[in-house]
Amino acid sequence: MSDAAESGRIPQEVVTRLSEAQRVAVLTGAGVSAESGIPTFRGKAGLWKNHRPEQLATPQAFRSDPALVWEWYHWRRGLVRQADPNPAHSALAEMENRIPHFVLITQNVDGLHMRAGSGNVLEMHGNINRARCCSCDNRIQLTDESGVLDCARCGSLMRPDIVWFGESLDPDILAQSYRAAGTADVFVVAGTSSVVQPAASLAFSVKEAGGFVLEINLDPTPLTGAADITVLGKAGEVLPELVKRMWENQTPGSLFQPDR
Ligand code: BV8
Ligand code: ZN
Repeated sequence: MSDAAESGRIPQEVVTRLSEAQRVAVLTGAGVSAESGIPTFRGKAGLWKNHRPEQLATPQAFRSDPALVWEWYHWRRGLVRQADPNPAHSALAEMENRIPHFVLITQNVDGLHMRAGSGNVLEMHGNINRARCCSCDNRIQLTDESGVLDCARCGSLMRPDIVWFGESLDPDILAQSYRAAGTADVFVVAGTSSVVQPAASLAFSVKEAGGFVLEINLDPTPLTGAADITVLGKAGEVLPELVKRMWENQTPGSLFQPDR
C-alpha cells in the first residue's frame, strides 16, 4: 500500500533508495511541464477552445479536418516555443548525471526534457516539433511554418509526428520503456494522471515484478494505491528538493561544511 506522504514531504527512505540506486527509470506526464505554462490534458484549463484532446488527437479527426488538427498543433507549438524548462526538468537532468543507469521515459511531446539537458529520453508519444509523411518515411523538424504541410518527397499530406489515441506506440520505444522500468532499482512516476495506456501500465508492471515505485504528483491518481510511496506536491518543488537531499546524502560530511 502507498505511504501517501503529506504534501511535499519526502520520506528519508526515498532519498536513501535513490542515493544508492544504480538503475533508475522515470516516467513523466503533462504535470511536469505544467510549471512551464503548458496546460495539462485533463486539468481545469483544458487544452484548447471547446475541443478536448481526445477529440483532436486522433487519426479520425485528422482525416476529417487536417487543417483544424494542424491549427491545434501549431497553436500548441507556439506555447512550447515560448515556454522554458522548469526546475522539475532541470532536476531530472541533474539526476541523470548522478545515477549510473538512468532512463527518462516521457509521455510529453513538448521536448522540454531535452532542452533542460536530459540525454537518455524515450518519447513514448512523439514530439510536437516534428512532422512525418502519411505515406513515406519522410520526417522533418518543424520550424515556424504553419498551415497544412505536404511531403517534399512524395507530395502526400504531412502529419504531426505524434502518437494519437487509438494508434499504436513505436514498438521499439515501448520495449525499451518496459525494459528500463523492469530493471530499475527505483521507478519514479511524476506529473501524470496515470490513466493513458500503455504508459500507465509501466508502474504496475514494476510493482508486479516486486520493484519500488515512487509517485510524485499534485493530486492522487489510480496509481496512488499501488505505489510504494506517493509524495503529493508540485514536481517543480519536490524534484529539486529530492535531488538536493540525494546530494547531501551522497557526499559524506557535506552536512558539516568546514567554515570557509
Ligand atoms: C494504444 C499525444 C493500442 C497527443 C497522447 C478506446 C479506443 C482506442 C484506444 C483506447 C480506448 N480506450 C482506451 C484506449 C487506450 C488509449 C487510452 O489510454 N485512452 C485513455 C484516455 C483511457 N490509449 C491509446 O490509444 C494509446 N494507443 O493503446 O494503442 C490500441 C490501438 C488501437 C485501438 C486501441 C488500442 C495511445 C495513447 C497516446 C495518446 N497520445 N499524447 C498529443 O499530445 O496531442 S496522450 C496524452 O495524455 C499526452 O501525451 C499526456 O502526456 C498523456 C497522459 O496525460 P498526463 O500526462 O497524465 O496528463 P493529465 O493532464 O492527464 O494529468 C496531469 C497530471 O499532472 C495530473 O494528475 C495533475 O494532478 C498533475 N499535475 C498538474 N500540475 C502538476 C502536477 N503534478 C506535479 N506538479 C505539477 N505542477
Ligand atoms: Zn512522403
